[in-house]
Amino acid sequence: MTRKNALLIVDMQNDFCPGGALPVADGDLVVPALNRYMEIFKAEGVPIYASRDWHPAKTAHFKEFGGQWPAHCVRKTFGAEFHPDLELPKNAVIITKGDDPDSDGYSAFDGHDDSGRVFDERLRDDRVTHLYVGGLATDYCVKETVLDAVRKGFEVTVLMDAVKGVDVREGDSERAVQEMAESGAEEVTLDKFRIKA
Ligand code: VGL
Ligand code: ZN
Repeated sequence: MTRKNALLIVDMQNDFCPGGALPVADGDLVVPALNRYMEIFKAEGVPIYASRDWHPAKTAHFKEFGGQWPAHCVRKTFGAEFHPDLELPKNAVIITKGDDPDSDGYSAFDGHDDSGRVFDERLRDDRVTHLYVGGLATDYCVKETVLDAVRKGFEVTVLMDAVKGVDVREGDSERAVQEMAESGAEEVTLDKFRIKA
């Protein structure tokens, strides 16, 4: 089987950055690394996907309605927009998730493209076999996405210098990284980065 690479940027949205509704400490600091990765991938013609948390105002995901989180990434609000410095190419494929009011939708694999095709199906239609994953948050959406991707048979590489976690409990991000590694995901950083042929 020939490998086809793709980049997935998870939930790089204003509400997950300092000043947002559910901020990841220094979450915005991964934007330059993500931009650099995108440059490398664009030069190689590798497709880029960007997931977005896209909640209705009323969802079981929010504390007010029985969930765990303060309201965040409510669809069509500023907080749900991608970070303004994120240099997404025009042909990036947006994967919307969390729009079902009855589920958390942590994983990008719970999401769908603009035409409603679920992410897994979209990747298979695009012949993708290997996903490079960066973004927010290491211990929630990145982790769930990576574990799902491995389960579904994709090769996965986590971009370690382009992810950051929430750490509701101390050490959550570290444990998430360990879990992803144990599942079979590889890890890489920019200084050692080379796209697999
Ligand atoms: C996320 C908590 C709640 C994430 C989304 O993108 O990691 N975390 N909703
Ligand atoms: Zn959410």
